[in-house]
Amino acid sequence: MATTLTSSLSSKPKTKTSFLDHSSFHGVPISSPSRLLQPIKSGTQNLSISMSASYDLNSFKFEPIKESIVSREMTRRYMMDMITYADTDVVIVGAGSAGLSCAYELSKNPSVQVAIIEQSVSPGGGAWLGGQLFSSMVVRKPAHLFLNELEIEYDEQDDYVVIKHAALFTSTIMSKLLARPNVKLFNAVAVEDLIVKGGRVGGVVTNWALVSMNHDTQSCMDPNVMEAKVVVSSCGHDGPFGATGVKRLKSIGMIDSVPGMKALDMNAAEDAIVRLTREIVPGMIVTGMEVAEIDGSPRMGPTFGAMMISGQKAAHLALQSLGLPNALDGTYTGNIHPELILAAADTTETADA
Ligand code: 48N
Repeated sequence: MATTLTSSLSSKPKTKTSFLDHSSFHGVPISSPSRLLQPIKSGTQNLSISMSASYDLNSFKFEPIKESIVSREMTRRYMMDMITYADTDVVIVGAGSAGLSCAYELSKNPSVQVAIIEQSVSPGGGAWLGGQLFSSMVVRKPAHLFLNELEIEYDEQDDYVVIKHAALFTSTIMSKLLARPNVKLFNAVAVEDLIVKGGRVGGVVTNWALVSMNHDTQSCMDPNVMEAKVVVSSCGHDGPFGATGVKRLKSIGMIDSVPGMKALDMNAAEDAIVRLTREIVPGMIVTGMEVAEIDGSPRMGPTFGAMMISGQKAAHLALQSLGLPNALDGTYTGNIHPELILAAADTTETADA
């Protein structure tokens, strides 16, 4: 039987097939996607594109607009967002897979206001592709339960699933969390520094990312600020701003060292990242690959389940810090996976445990 390509939310493949049953490595060609197994019978199927909207493409005309209205609409909204989020509940620094998973989990509680600060114009970090710029994204079970919740289709194998394109995960989770009224993404904005008062991180110092990257070309392009009850740092380990959250904690003496991630070991790495996701200084939680940077745990390469579950765990640590129901102390009544509660319960702080 061809490998079930997609696993819908409720049904599970009747018989689990392992990749090796269809692998070309055993002389059997990898089964082509089942949807291509039934050749499209030309001429017998209605292949016309149905137009949902009621307009005529042959005589399309836009309503008139004054250019200044476009400017006022964008300016008014952005300024209102800056005013609204100048003092917020949670600031998430970095919109990679961990930061997005954290934001998605937090967005479920409408009373929590979340600002995501992303230095790139395009959020998503390393989650637009799998490994070596290949498309597919491998997610080890049981993190596929998170994909079920996001209603993302995947090719199911015994111990892992494969999303046909990493961008399907990133675009889906982003579309869902950005639609929520309590979340605001500030992309093309960099966190240049932290607000620290009385030994507690109380927010972030921001600037347009292009300004942050050009401080040496001008003097005194001073930043802006955003206060927060909790800061979640998900700055990853590479790129122009990699691991900037933990590196700043070290340079201001709030932590002693940033040893950097160790060599690759998928099985050790992903469990360690989830286990070690935690509040590392009062007011600041670290999630995703930044955890490997501060703990010296191994890297996992092109598997992404730990980023998702670490992000979810960071969200519940933030809820706990805000005194709200969360999955870590059993006060949460939403749909969280038991594995997360178990992983969170074990916060052994040694990377090699
Ligand atoms: O995707 P990343 O880099 O980070 P994570 O932790 O969300 O996911 C990491 C993951 O993609 C891997 O690296 C995989 C699993 N491979 C591991 C391995 O072994 O190699 O996202 C971090 C985001 C990026 O979009 C950055 O642009 C952004 O954070 N960022 C910042 N944005 C604003 N201000 C900053 N100071 C800043 N620093 C990073």
